[in-house]
Amino acid sequence: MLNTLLMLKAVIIGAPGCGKGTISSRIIDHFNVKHIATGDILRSHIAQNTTLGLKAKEYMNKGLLVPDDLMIDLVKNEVKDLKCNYLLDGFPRTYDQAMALFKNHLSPNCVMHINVPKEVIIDRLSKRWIHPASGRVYNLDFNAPKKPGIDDITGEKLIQRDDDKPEAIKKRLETFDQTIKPLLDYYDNREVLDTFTGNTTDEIWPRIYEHLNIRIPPLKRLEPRNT
Ligand code: G5P
Ligand code: MG
Repeated sequence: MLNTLLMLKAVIIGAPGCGKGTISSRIIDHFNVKHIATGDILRSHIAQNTTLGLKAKEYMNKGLLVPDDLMIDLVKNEVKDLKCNYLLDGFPRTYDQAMALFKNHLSPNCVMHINVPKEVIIDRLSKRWIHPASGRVYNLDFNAPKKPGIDDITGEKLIQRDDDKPEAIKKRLETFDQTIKPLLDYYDNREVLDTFTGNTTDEIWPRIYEHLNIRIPPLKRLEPRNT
């Protein structure tokens, strides 16, 4: 039986469109965990035309990874002083990023790898709409907004991401395939990796809930039909 963790330092990892953002929203709804999504942070820098945003945009729109040094500085600043449970979504993405966490005594104690078939992912991304200010994610088939093109909570407009164009999706998936193996091997050797395979978030989510439920106290119980 696993001991309850004093502090959860979790990572959610997986191909573009596998559902990291969607599952993260359910996690923060059910557990007291701070969600730090590097893609959302970068998109907010782009929207505000910061120096980092201008640099990151060149890479992101082409489906390429933003250079490690920029990402490592960004994440170190976000997590180094945190005293609460947190969930990194989209970091680390390379072995060097994982090493940077290690060197800064920030290695995760729970790595959740979401594994969804590629053909399922490509279909999803073309139908994704997001609310940029909150990072809320919708999909025309799976979780459509109540009013088309409008965020359910704020009533603000939804947008499509620039990197959800077919060429960028292809490149992002290729980049993922080229970088993921050493990262998974590394966390597997450290015995913190668990892989969750499935075609849908609804199928994967109860397993993630149970995985976290034995590590930290939940805010609410899992409702089987309405999560
Ligand atoms: P991001 O923002 O981290 P990606 O490419 O890793 O982007 P993405 O696209 O955000 O990942 P996701 O979060 O895994 O995907 O998936 P999601 O948004 O929850 O779900 C995708 C769609 O499927 C949504 O429309 C959702 O509603 C729908 N969906 C979910 N579940 C289901 C289901 O069961 N059924 C159906 N039908 N639909 C479903 O990073 C973006 C870029 O930032 C840079 C890189 O350039 C990267 O490409 N970046 C970094 N660069 C270097 N290092 C880092 N650490 C970086 N982090 C970000
Ligand atoms: Mg995401």
